[in-house]
Amino acid sequence: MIERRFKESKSIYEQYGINVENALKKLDEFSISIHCWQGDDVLGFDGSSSLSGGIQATGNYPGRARNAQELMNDIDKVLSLIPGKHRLNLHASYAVFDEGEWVDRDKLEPKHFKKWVDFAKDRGLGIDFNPTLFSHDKAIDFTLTSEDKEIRKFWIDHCKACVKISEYFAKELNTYSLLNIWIPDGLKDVPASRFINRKRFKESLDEIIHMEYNKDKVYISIESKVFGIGLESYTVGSSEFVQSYTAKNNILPLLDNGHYHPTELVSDKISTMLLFHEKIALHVTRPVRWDSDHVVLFDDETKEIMKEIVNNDAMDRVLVGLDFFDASINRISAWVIGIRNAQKAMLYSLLLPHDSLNKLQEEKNYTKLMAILEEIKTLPFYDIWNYYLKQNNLNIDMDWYKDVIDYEEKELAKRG
Ligand code: RNT
Ligand code: ZN
Repeated sequence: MIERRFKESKSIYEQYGINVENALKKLDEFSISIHCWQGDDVLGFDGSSSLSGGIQATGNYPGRARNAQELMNDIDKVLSLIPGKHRLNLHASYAVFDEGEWVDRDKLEPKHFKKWVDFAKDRGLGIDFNPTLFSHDKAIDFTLTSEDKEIRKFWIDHCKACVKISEYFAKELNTYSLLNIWIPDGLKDVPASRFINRKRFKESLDEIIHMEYNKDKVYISIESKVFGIGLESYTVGSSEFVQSYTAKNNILPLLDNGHYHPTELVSDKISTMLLFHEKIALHVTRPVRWDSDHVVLFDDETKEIMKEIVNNDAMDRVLVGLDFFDASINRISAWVIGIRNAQKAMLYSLLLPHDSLNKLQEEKNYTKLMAILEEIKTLPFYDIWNYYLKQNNLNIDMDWYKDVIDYEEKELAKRG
């Protein structure tokens, strides 16, 4: 049935000059960096009991992963329900310590992530990494931009330790490791000086990126942000700061589509950034009125982001990670829906006849351009997606959901 429908649908797409087989091949090479923090509401395992830094996971759906083993089990469940080959995105706060052991974040070492490396090796995943500059008693307000030299040094040392850990991931897993730095530093109300902290941010970053590290294997990115909860008036790591700093220092900008003014779109930024950077990184998320990190949907902006990646011929230059944390619904379901939607949006984009659409634009034939784009919206996408699932030995329709609910009843329900 799936095959017959695929064949028929493929010939419909072909009428628009779309090569479906080619699209599926490319989709299979599209790897997404799966954020570990959806599974435990961004708490981590290094002792923090609440989330700080102006970000929030809301809801108290049962089943939160309480330790590394539970989180790994949950990620395994997720991996079993999504097609394709992906990467894992860890935060430093997910270090796994031996019984009775604990070190502060400035003293983290590769060995504290060995369990994750073993996990990733067995499953053929690469690992991306993030220093955790929040949910910590030295991150009450400012971190890398603090006026307190000791605090600044603590976080610089933390970031340097993380670069070393990223190198370890890259070496062990035989693929690059993206190391993304995001700081929550900012102010609730109108600053006196916007300059002092930004200058310190520049100096702290200089210290970090000028350390000795393997630039072919570890890609450092900086993530900008326009505001956070309690940081409404000023963030140190603004978009202009990150754009300028990363361009000048030949590192990657990371664009999170929840981190801009509401009418600004990341889809419109990608082509520009690609003109000035060999590679860029994304956090694909869904802001609802604020940087709320809702589960990614198969919506217009997600499709438009993927469309830009394909239209710019940049599938190997844009490193796509996800960043959402919804604690109000089953967390495995949140992951599966968000990941699949990013993939569906990519498939949708791969199923556009980019060359002929570009040509219509150049010929100023905007009438036909709109006509085709609108026709394509109702082509039998379902059949192509299902065929891809089948190629990956997955069932179609709501089958994945039954599996998630079964896991909820058998596993998640046991968690307090
Ligand atoms: C916060 C940033 C950042 C975090 C994660 C947990 O607004 O988006 O990427 O969400 O590092
Ligand atoms: Zn983010």
